Amino acid sequence: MKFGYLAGGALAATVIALAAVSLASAHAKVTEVEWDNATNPTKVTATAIEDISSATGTYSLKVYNSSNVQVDKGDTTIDPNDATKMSVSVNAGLPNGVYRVDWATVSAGDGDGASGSLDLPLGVTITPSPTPPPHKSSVTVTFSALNGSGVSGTATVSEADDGDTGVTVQLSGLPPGTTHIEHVHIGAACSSQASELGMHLFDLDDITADASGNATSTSEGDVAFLDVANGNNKIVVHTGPDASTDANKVPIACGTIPSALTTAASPTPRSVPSTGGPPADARTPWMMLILVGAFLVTVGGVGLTLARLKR
Ligand SMILES: [Cu+2]
Repeated sequence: MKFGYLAGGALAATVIALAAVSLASAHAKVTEVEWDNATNPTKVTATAIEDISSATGTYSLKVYNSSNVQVDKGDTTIDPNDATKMSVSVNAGLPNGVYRVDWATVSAGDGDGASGSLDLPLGVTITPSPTPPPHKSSVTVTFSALNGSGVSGTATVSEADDGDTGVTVQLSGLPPGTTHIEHVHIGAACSSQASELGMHLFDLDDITADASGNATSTSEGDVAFLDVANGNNKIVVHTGPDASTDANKVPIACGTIPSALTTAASPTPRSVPSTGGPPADARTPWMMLILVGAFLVTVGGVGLTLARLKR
């Protein structure tokens, strides 16, 4: 009986692993498309993660321009020396732009069909829009008084709908009725010396105190929120209503803008295989299934232990 648990776990793991093999090898997925020539191409070649069936009418490569006009010659052929590759001729003199390659294959291994689309730039660079990391939509800045000003307060730095930055500053302890320039400066560290405050990332609207010395300002910065709330900038309020004199530039309040990122770890670069083979994402299911197998073996082991304990 006690071996039954272990054997059961191992069997389940094996069944899962076999299922993984069949799932992962079921499709001749195309992971790469390329021109034969970077400036004056005559064909497009696609590379699949396994051999493509050469059965007539089951494989195709179609190339479209940005106006969705087909620009290939419909003569897709599979490479006789490498069945993971197929090519199609394209019209001569294609202008630069981003083309779309629609592909369809049937696996030579098990006959399963697959299809998809990939962007293929010609003479231009595709800039991927990165997914922003997990982050808070606003952070709070706490001001410290500088140069004996007695000024205190906070600021809310928030992400605008367009990803830019809104800043609301609330201060007290200002000389009544005075107006002050304020900026987001680059660098986390505050200093009582104007010369040590670093460059401006962007300027905030001037802030003016009421008769009680309280003041609020609301500004918008044309800078991405995550480039502002990254732990490496600060808000500085200065003495004067303009920067015309050194005395006006003397800082009276300063606070570091905290990072809005909610993950402590710095982003790690994506691992990319240095040689051929499927890209990292195509391998992920394998890793997951190996982990599931390992988990089931563990469950079997725990079952064995429990069986022993019950005796
Ligand atoms: Cu400043």
